[in-house]
Amino acid sequence: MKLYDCAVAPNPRRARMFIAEKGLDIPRVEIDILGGENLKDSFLAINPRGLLPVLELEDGTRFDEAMAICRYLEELHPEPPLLGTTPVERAQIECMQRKMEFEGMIATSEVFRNKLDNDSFAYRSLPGVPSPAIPGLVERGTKTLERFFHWLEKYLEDGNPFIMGDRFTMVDITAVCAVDFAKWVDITIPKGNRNSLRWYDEVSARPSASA
Ligand SMILES: N[C@@H](CCC(=O)N[C@@H](CS)C(=O)NCC(=O)O)C(=O)O
Repeated sequence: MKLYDCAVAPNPRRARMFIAEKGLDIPRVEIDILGGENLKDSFLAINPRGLLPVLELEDGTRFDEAMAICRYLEELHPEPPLLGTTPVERAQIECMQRKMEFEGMIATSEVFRNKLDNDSFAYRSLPGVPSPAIPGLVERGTKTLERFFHWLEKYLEDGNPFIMGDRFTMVDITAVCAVDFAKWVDITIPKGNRNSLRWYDEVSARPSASA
């Protein structure tokens, strides 16, 4: 098994954090997204959509979505559980994971890809497809991120250490990766959101956060 990875990119980081929390050691192949290596034929042969992460099994089977990679690994290595242990928990985690992904990760990606001063991603509005910036997406993404931070604070206001309660889950992984990604576009947890700031410090201190 090997993970096609990119050390600086937020979606590969989700997979890497998950792998670290499971205590697994999966060889990595580093692909330089900022330098455009993911759009060259050699990587398009691995993933024609040019996106990372990709997990490749010994028989050549590949998974090119972070969540699919995590689900597969959770099936193989259920401990510690990061995606829930009962049908109810699994559904609750799925609900919240999607919110963190759509309102945090994807919103930030819209801002990052479409900022006109983003030289490293000029003409890369859409992943893997040469396309000019769409400035309206910066506005939409920024507003969605306001909503993401508002709800993150609400989910944590009961004082629990993690978003789903007292257990660290995939929801925390996606959320912390989104918060760190948003820093790339100079958007941070609002200063008054004390619960989110406390949660952020706690999650960021885990060894997996620097995997
Ligand atoms: N839905 C995919 C998204 C993957 C994705 O957008 N990856 C970004 C890195 S964070 C990428 O490979 N971008 C390459 C590009 O835009 O050229 C997942 O969750 O794994």
